[in-house]
Amino acid sequence: MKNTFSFELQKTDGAARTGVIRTPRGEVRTPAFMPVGTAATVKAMMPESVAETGADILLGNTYHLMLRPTAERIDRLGGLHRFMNWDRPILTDSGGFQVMSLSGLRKLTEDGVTFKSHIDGSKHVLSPETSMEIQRLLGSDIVMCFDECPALPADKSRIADSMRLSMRWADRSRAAFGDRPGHALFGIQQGGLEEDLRAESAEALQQIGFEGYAVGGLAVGEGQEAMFGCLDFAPGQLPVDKPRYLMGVGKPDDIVGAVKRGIDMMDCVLPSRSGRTGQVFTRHGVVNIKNARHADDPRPLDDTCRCPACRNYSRAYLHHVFRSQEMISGMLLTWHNLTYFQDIMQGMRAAIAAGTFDAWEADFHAGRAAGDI
Ligand code: PRF
Ligand code: ZN
Repeated sequence: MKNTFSFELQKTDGAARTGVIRTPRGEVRTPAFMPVGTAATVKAMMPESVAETGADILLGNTYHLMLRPTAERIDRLGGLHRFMNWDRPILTDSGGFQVMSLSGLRKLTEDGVTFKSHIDGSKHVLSPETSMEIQRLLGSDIVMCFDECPALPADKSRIADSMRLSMRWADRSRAAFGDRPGHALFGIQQGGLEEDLRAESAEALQQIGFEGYAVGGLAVGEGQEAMFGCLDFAPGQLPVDKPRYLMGVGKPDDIVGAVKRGIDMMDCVLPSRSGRTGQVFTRHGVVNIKNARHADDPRPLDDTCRCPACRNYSRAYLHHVFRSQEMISGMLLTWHNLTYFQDIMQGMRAAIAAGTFDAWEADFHAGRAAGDI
């Protein structure tokens, strides 16, 4: 394959889009859901199995990997793809968002953020320049700009100041990233729920120029209605011919609503994390496998699902291994959840290509309302 990164928009249906991102490590069909492989593993899954669910790309985290095992060590061992045995594309988040949610004491300045590790309390610095260097050492295919994401609700002036800082950091990220054929740098739009701040941010990012654009700063406690309200204008402020990535979203209905509004890529820990806490997403809604009503149930979780948890095991078995805290519980439920999320994406891609997104969406919501799970 050529040593280039590109995006081809193939079809639109209303604001929804389908296309393909091409990278030297393979293609990403959009809309795409990226399973989260924070610490160089999608927890409870072998990489071969993650690929079997239908994932074209994974997300990795600068913050976790710089602390342990360190980016330098991963580089010496041949890069993140080789280290974790995933040869398809990897997108890495830039670290600032994780510093704010996970680290101990931290100090934010114009230069960047100084923080203490949540693992051993050691002191570290992240800035646009160090984040770009770490993501280069990891060998990430899609690198994210270093940004700041304010918690909502916040004063408009605080959101504006934070967004403008993120735009200065986007400029420094672009300069530090340099010229790396085959690798992409994505800008991150901020600006809270404010249309004018989002527009200012989108304009600043396009002046710099990126291979893709993320909508950051959402799914931080504002609720679905407010998030959709923002997605009614935010994606439209970004270039039509570049991928648009909504960071950290979400539940199945959040994902469908985001794609409907023009989003091409998403990531979330929900399917993998819930797989380990017994929360199962199905066509008919959420099942909690812990519930005693499953103890004698010989039926599969979802008789229409192609995953091994549904093909080979009963709800009674899945209930038993969950209650017994057997490791296979997290493995099977994660496999199911990731399969379901990828099947939603495949369904949306096919529907957009066929011009039937609205009917697909109506079916999706009807299935969840049908009950009997
Ligand atoms: N910025 C970055 N990573 C993120 C976010 C953001 O705003 C979010 C917001 N939902 C999740 N992950 N860099
Ligand atoms: Zn299944």
